[in-house]
Amino acid sequence: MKYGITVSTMATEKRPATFGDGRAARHLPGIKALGYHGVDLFIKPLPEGELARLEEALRSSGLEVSVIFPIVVFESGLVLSDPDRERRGEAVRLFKTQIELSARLGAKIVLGLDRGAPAAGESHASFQDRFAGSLRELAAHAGERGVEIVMEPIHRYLIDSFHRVEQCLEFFERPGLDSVRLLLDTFHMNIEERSIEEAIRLAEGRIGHVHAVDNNRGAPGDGHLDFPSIIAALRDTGYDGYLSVETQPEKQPFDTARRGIGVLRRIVDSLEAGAPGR
Ligand code: LER
Ligand code: MN
Repeated sequence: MKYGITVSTMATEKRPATFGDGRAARHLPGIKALGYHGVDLFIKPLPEGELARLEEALRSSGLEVSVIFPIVVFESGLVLSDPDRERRGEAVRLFKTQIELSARLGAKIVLGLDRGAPAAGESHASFQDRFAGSLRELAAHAGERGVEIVMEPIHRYLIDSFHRVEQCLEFFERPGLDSVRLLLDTFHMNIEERSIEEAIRLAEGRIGHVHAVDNNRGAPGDGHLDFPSIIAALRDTGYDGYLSVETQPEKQPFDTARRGIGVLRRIVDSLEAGAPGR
């Protein structure tokens, strides 16, 4: 497994960036020193000079960008399922620019709130028809550039679409969506899934990224989720990608980062050694 943590390139209080003060580059060496392999990056379009400086900071830290969150789409008031054809097209166009950015940074790209949800009184089926049209176009665009789209089931209090793994897998059966994978976030799964481990098993072969977050949106170990059991289930599926810590912005982010990787590593190491990670 690899370890990641969320970092924002702009100051934020409401997005789940553990490092939320916007000074991403300055934190990278310390994150690397804790043993992390990569950062999940909240990023907006940046002027070329700033982007080049960020790339240089990443290169010299030795950290990968595991995923980017293309927040410009949702923050522009656009969603990929907008009933208005022009606005939907604009959302797709903007998302494609962020696929280019993902390709440049060697990262996967997260599909979250920017999918949208059914309009008032609309059925999920017709919402999904529109969304599938957009996503098919994005999946082709991403595929040509070697970028993977990872779609995140998100809990019901944030969005009225795709809360559970099963719903995503059923949707992915539509034509042109076979390259889209899942971003499993244990915080959302704890609210929505009957069993986190069963949902992980259901997702076998389709897991592209994991947010390892406790039930209170703290680092693993800060709440009461059973991470030894969750990580054992992930390993059983053959998943060996990122476990990324994604908390609310923290006042002492390095303390959170140290606790998070400490807990994850202890579990992974003991599973690898064949012992239960408690
Ligand atoms: C949203 O709640 C979330 O978990 C993040 O990964 C952003 O999509
Ligand atoms: Mn998440």
